[in-house]
Amino acid sequence: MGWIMKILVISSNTLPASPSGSVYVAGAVRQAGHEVQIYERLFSTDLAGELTAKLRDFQPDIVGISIRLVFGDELDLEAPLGTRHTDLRPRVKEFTDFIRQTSPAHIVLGGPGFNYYARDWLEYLDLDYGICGEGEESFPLFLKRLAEGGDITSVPGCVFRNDGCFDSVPPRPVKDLDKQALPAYDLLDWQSYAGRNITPAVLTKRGCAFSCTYCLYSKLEGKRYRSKIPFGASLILGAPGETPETIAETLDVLDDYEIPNGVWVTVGVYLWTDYQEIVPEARRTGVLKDDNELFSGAVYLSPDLPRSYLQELPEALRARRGYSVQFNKPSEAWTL
Ligand code: B12
Repeated sequence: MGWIMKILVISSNTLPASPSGSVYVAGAVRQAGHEVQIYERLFSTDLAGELTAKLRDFQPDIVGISIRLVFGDELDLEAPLGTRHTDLRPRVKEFTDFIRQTSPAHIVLGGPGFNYYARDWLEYLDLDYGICGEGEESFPLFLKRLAEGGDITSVPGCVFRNDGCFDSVPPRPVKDLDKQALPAYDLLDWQSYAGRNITPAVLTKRGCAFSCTYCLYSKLEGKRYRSKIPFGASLILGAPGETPETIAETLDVLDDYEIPNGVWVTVGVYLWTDYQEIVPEARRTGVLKDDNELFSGAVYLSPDLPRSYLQELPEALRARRGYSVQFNKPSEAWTL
């Protein structure tokens, strides 16, 4: 096995969805210099025949199996409530058994449906190696170690069997998503997907700050947002209820993130029309004295922001890195 390997990534999902995990890891191993192909299980009509041909023609060194789901619900209008619960495990076993019998390739498991049950999967499929968590760095590292005769059992996220015992290494999330390869969607024939109403999916962020009780994403992906696309933040300060304390809280949240395209702050909320719910509030508090002001540019600013605080605010904001500040035309009611 040379340094440049042949990698066959199999998208094992048999329910319709974009094979995102497969194309992301395929892009990563291709960027690392390997030759890569993807086999999409979703469209197979003759699994044994298709796999035999693929393994014979491509002769992969490694087969990476992307497991998206363990079970799912298939549309079946004959079934109660119109869906049928489907155990997808035997479908994965069907082809891992087949590959083992017909190819000397190493099999590596991964994917969102692998993560929670890594050991169960290894046991169920009678396999020895898988990688939990994000695969963009771990999978190429595994290949490098394998080629160099290095230690594949210390690759971040790996789960393995050794002398009948299981062991694992904690996954390491990708830090710099900008350095990662684009998903290798070009390796797939999108006409077949379009025919089943499947569109290619691109992940615009990883991580989630929320703690919903039914969801585990923040635990899988971390609570900090990591985004692929550079972004900026735009703030409007001074809406009803705004105080120096709420502004400090907002700035604290922003301080927690690196915001590549900077922060644009507007102080004061322009009043244009009754479609804005703030307009009646502005009338009630006397900020908007005459509706003709709407036409000439009236601005609302929370009465809970002291004048002395407002006088220093633009300077204080401009002193922050990447901040630009626009102070909207003050109305006469609070001329500074
Ligand atoms: C987006 C999403 C959807 C979208 C899909 C939209 C689309 N256009 O693709 C929608 C809303 C349609 C959906 C539906 C369902 N989903 Co969903 N979905 C997800 C979600 C949030 C992200 C999956 C994704 O695309 N990630 C982006 C790619 C890049 O990441 P990835 O696939 O994880 O791949 C990375 C790693 O896993 C790894 N990797 C992947 N493959 C491989 C292979 C190898 C060899 C290696 C080394 C590494 C590796 O590297 C990749 C890059 O970092 C996951 C949860 C999660 N945060 O992972 C659930 C998840 C996959 N869904 C889940 C479920 C259950 C479902 C449904 C069955 C729900 C339902 N009852 O209808 C349906 C089934 C849909 C289907 N037909 O497959 C479960 C599966 C769990 C399980 N035990 O089976 C998950 C894990 C959520 C959960 N509950 O925890 N889903």
